[in-house]
Amino acid sequence: MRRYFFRILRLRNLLAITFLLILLYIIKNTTEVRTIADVAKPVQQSLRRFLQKESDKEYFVPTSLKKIDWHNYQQIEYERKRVGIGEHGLPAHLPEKDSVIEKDLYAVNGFNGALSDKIPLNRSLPDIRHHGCHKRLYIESLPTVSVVVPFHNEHWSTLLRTAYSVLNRSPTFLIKEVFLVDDASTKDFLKQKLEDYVSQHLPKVKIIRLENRSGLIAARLAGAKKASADVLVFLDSHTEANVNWLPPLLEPIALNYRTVVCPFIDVVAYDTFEYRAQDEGARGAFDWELFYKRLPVLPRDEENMPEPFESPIMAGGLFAISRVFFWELGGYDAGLDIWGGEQYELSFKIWQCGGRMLDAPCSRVGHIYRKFAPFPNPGHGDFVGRNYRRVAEVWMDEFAQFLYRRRPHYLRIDPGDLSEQKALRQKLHCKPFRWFMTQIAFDLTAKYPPVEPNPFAEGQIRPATHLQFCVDAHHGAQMEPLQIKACTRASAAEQDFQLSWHKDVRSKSRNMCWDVPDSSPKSPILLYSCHLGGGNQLWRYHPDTKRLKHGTNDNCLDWDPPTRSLYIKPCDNSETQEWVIDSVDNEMLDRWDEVAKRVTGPVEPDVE
Ligand SMILES: [Mn+2]
Repeated sequence: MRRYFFRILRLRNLLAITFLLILLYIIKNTTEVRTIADVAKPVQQSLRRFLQKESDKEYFVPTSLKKIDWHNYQQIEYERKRVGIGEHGLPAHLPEKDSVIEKDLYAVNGFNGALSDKIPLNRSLPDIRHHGCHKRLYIESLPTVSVVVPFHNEHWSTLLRTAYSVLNRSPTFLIKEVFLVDDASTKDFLKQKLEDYVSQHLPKVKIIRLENRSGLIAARLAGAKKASADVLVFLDSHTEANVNWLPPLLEPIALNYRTVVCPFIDVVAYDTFEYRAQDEGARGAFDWELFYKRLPVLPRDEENMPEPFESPIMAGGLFAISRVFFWELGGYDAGLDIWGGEQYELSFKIWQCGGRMLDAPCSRVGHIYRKFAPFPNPGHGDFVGRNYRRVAEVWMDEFAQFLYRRRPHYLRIDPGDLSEQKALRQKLHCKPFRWFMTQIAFDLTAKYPPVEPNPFAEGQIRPATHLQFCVDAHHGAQMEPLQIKACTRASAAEQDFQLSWHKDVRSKSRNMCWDVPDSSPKSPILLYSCHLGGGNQLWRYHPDTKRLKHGTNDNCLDWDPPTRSLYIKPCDNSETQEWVIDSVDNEMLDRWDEVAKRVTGPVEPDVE
């Protein structure tokens, strides 16, 4: 009896296996499946997912490293043929009759909302990517994406254009969901009307509502918590994703889940909605008041364009990060209020705690930089200062003092409880801030020194043969020439200068520098805003010969006593090229070559 039962069981197994084989055979022959691997891949993938969850490593791992062309040529062709207002990102204007509503919506948004309403939500954009991007391939196995778009009182058409651009210019199967996170907006059309529109036209878009105004950081966190895809892509609520923007963001994350990738941010003009580049790339940084700054792309990265390159600090609003890595890093510090400092917190964490950050030149997203901020400040007191204090205390170690030296009142702000953040730093064995400054942001201090070096020389500048005369900027405007005048301390004159550590000669009272646009003999010295770029504003003083040398050519400051005109001339032995500066710092001059030197690599060995 029992034996009989087992026999049936065995027979049933045999039947089942045979049935399965026949089924696979049918699938292989009737569908478009080319190899048995195509059937096996999804099975493999889900099996791997299952195993990864078991070992608590649920980050995305690509199943194939084969590179393919991800361009959607059908969409590109469709966009190429479009005509109309604002199409191809060309500048647009409203007719005179709309000027009243234009003014109204300008005031409400800080950009031309009325014009935006006239431009199609799915308008075409110009492909302004580096030429190398057109033929770039990316691996065929890419992670899925949850897009998170926080908004507060965003204008209707700019908000929806953000969603449309994402959905139209991304491979459909990679976008799992788009969260619009409403930070307690008060505009009527953002309530039921938005709800209805989205459920009718944009099934992948979901709206998350925050009950009280909570700020950008809390809104991003709320979206991230609901997200279920492999990768989180954070976008601003008035952006437009450009052609093939997604694969360049995702590939580096697929290959290493601790990589965070930022797109190039293009400019959508607040007045005409023209789409244009802001530049062809830079690396993110900060000064010691924590203003966001940018450093030039390194020579080696310039050579490798359009290969993604490392950037110390993200701009903040637009980036892609593995969902698993985001939460490994604790998301954003939930103690950060409203906005401010969050891009530093996350950037420091990423670098110091085992990750890296890249800018992807082939991924471009347009952003409307408002003309002015139209919303009242929701915070109470100096919430930005409090945020900065939190970030500095937890992540910046001994470098925090350089911030406090410039903003002493931060030391009197209570940063709140930091124990959770400090515990996270310990748990993840994050590297010291000094490591970040010397290995990643190694060129930051050369441009933004923690302590400003003294000027090389300062005071009045006189011809050595006529000490009663002084160089005078006479409060002149941009492009006006410098003159030689009788020395005076009267305020009508402007004779106090600095040969600053930037190696330019500037007025002591304003940001105006000695500039020589034309280096031919007898060219005048003009006033121009200091650009810190050397070149035509580069000056060096030689106390031994009393010469003020300009630029890298062998030109010297010179003058003509009868006419008192001031100019540059090739350096020679004439006495008219001798100058006396009130106060010269010889120690600084001895260090000339070390000061403001361009740094293009790590500055000292890793101290760890
Ligand atoms: Mn914005």
